[in-house]
This record gives sequence, C-alpha cells and structure tokens, in this order.
Amino acid sequence: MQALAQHQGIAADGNAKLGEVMQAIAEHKGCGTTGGSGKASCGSGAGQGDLPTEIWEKVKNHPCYSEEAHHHYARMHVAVAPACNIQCNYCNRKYDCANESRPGVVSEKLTPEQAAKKVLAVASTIPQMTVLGIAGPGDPLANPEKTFKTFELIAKAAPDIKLCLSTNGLTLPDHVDTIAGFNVDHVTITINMVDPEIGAKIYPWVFWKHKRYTGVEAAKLLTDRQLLGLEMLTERGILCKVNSVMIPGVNDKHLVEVNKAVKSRGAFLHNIMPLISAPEHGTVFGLNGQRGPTAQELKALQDSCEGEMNMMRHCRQCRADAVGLLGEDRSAEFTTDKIMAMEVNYDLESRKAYQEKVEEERVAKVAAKQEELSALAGEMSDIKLLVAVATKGSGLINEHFGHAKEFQVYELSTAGAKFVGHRRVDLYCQGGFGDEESLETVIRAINDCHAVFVAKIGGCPKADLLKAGIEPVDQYAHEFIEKSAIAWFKSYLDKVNSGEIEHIERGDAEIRQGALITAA
Ligand code: CLF
Ligand code: SF4
Repeated sequence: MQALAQHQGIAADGNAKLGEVMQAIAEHKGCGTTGGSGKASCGSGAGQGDLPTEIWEKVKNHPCYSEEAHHHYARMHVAVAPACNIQCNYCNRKYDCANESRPGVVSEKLTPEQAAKKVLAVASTIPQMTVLGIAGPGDPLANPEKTFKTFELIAKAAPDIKLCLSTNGLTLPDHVDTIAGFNVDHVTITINMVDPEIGAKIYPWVFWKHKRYTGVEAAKLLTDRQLLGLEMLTERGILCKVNSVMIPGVNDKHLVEVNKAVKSRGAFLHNIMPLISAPEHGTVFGLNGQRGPTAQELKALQDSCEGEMNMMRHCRQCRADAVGLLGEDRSAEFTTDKIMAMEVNYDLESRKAYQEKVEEERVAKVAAKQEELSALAGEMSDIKLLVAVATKGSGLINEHFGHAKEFQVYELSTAGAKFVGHRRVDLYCQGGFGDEESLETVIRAINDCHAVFVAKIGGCPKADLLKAGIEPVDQYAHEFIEKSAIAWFKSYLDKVNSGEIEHIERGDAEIRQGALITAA
C-alpha cells in the first residue's frame, strides 16, 4: 500500500485526504492480492472545453477518447475473438490484430465466462479501470456470439464499466442494432483507405457472405461497408473513432482523404498509427521490406489532418489482452490461473469514491497549468519545440530516466504544452547498471526533442544526453508535466531572447517498434 501511495504521487502533493481514501479503498479491495507494481494513478485534468455535456460524460473517463484521461484511467481488453474475415498485409494471425495491438502473441484466449471473471478481478484490483474493450486478436464482429455474450455478462455484473469495440467494419452494418442495444458508446473502425485501388495494396482478400473477394472488388466491398457502418453508428449517437495505419508510399498521402471522408460521416476522433512492420512478424509488408513512418512523418500527417477533426496521438497500439494504463501492461498479473485464485470483491461504491478523488486531482492539475500559462502571456515568439517526459501516470514527472519504457512527447510554444505522442524505448537501467546500447536507442527515439524531463537521472546518461544536444531536466521531479514544461519553456525563451543560447531546430527521430517490455 505504501508503494502504491507513493506511486500515485500522494506524498508529493501532500494530499492527506486523498491518501486516506486511497488507503481505505486499497484495504477494502485487498491490494495485497495484486502482487504487482501498483501502477494505478489518480490525477488531474483538462476540462470539458467546448464539448457538449453528453459527449463529455462519454469521453472524460475513457483513456483512448480523451488524451487527458489516459494519464489517469485504464482500459482492459479480453481476447475472446480469435477469427477474422479479412486479410490485412500488416497482419499475421499468430500475432495480435494490428488494428488495435502491437505485435505479440495473445497469451490466452478466453471464453466469455472467463472474460467476465477477469473483468471483475481487474476492476476489483484497479479502481481506475473504466473501460472494457474487445479488440481481437481477430475481429470482434467476425465472432459476434462470443463478443456479445461477453458484453452481456459484463453489463450485468459490472454496470459502471464502459463497453468498447474495435472492428475492421466488414460486418458492422449487420450489428449496429445489437451494439446500440448493449449501450456500447464507443466503436472503433479501422479505415485505411476510401479508394479501392489503394485498398487492393493493403487487403489481399475479404470473406463475406460465404464468398471470398480479392483485389479491387474486395477493397470496394470493404470500404462501402465500413463507411455505411460508420454512418449508421453516428446516426444513433454512438461515438466513433477511426483508426488508420500509415503505410508510407501506399496510403500516407491518401489518409488526408480518409480523414475528410470519416469526418463528414460524423467520426469523433481520428487515430493515425504508424505501420508496425518487421520481417520476423511474417507479414506481407514485413517480408517485402515495407517500412513504417518516422516520428516526423507521422506527426506531419497528424498535424495536417488536425484542422479537420480531433486527432488521437496517444494510442499505444495495445495487445488484444492488454490491462492497465495505456503504456503499461499488467496483463501478466491477471492470467486465468491467478484470477481463479483471486478473491474478487467488486464494490461499486469504492470505485466511485476513488474516481471522484481522481476528478479532484484533475481539477488541481488544470489550475496549476492555467497559472503557469498566464506567465507565458505576452511572450512573442514563433519557436515550437518538443520535449520528452518520463512518467508513470497521474500527469506527473515521476519516472526515473533509467526505468522509463517510454517517453511522452509534448510540443511547447507560446500557446502552451500540447501532447503530441510517445516514444517506446529499451530500458536503460539493467539491474543497477546503465546499458550503453540502450542509451543510444533512447537518444535515437527522442532525438527530435530539446529536453527530457525526468524524476531522477544518473551522471553518465546525463553527460551523453547533453552531448547529443538533449537537456536532461530533473528540477521538476514529481510535479505536474504541463505546468513544469511551460515553466521550463518560459526560461528557455528568456535565454534565447537574452542571447545566452541560440535556438536550433532538431532533426527526426525513430519510432521504436515493440520495445515495450511486458512482464512475463
Ligand atoms: Fe481498447 Fe480500442 Fe476501446 Fe481503447 S484501445 S478497443 S478504443 S479500449 Fe486505445 Fe489501445 Fe490505441 Fe486502441 S490505445 S490500440 S486506440
Ligand atoms: Fe489482422 Fe485485424 Fe486485419 Fe483481421 S482486421 S487481418 S485480425 S489486422
């Protein structure tokens, strides 16, 4: 419990009241049974902005539909849907669905009953787990009985958990009424093209109504069904996110058209993800050497679409059995064997109390950020730069450089701090020693950043980072990310204005694939 409280930044904020509630909840839930790292979080947050209240209510606790929520709220996936009805050139069936996952085999496929038990076990242990998603390892709607049986069991047993679904969209129009009947508020459709000529380069075949289609005919069928499904869902007020895989030279330029097409049909959010492609995955793209985009290419495309609609930039391309905050993976704590031995104590009231406290923290974070932003008012500069942040949640700079498995990236300008992505890295700290090779990969992954914010950093990596032109910043340890980044940016501008330093643009960075290490 002590470790959990520290992890959640309670000591750092001196919030004794929150600490008491956490203590009570943890005791009530029997946190000791988790045996895990206690990577729960509580936090702070951006407000409703100009979102209508009914939409805000749907997104504020959903880690994928709200960037801000992903610092505080967790999701879990249950792998109940093994079959698929199409073939994507970036997918190999022995790996997770690339629509919603990074390559990596699903540890266990579950029956709906096992899935429901797992959801209750996770919800009892991780009070900020608010969303249950079905995202594979195949396509949930190619396995409708298992998918909807799972929803039925969970809706009955855990009514406060939001249900979420991710599909390739081929059979979506046939299931819209059932989806609405289960009060599913969030549906993701992976749409990589609206031009069948381009689609034919991505999808070798689709299987529909007992018939296999290939080439342009297959892609035309798929795009028609996807767009129809999207329209039907948005007509019913269901929030739709569109995922698109960016495949350089195949659909990268075309995704601007996709963005317009899905926006005009009412999509709420567009998530352009980098292609994951390596020969060892055994996919068509992996084997033919198709590369993924660089960090700069991905950001440029996301930026160019942003005027059209909300862009998601915090997707972690999760496994189909992921558990925890985005960016962490606690699935190994919840294997079927462990769940069966767990004492499940699903208590709605405790979950509610915990989440109310998280809301209080979100408000405190917004206030801190606003205060710092007012210090930037009046600054005249068109400098925009990126910084990397080591965090384990709660919107705090609370991770040691050597322990970071990913860095969050913020773009700083006189408009403030904006989250623009994350970079997976190999762990630098290997059992007490710094690994020089890993450090090189970390530097390549954040090479476009001017500074890296950490809770702590050793002398050696500090020197190497400085040599690479990246400033290690540890003076804001355990403080809120955005507030700290804005304060640092203000002092950076002061130094540029006084001539103490010269602002230099930085180069491109590598998107590291599959570097997130799962506890086995
Ligand atoms: Fe899962 Fe997807 Fe629902 Fe989120 S994931 S089904 S919308 S609950 Fe989220 Fe993971 Fe990205 Fe998906 S980070 S891969 S967008
Ligand atoms: Fe693979 Fe998902 Fe594509 Fe099906 S829809 S082929 S499971 S990536």
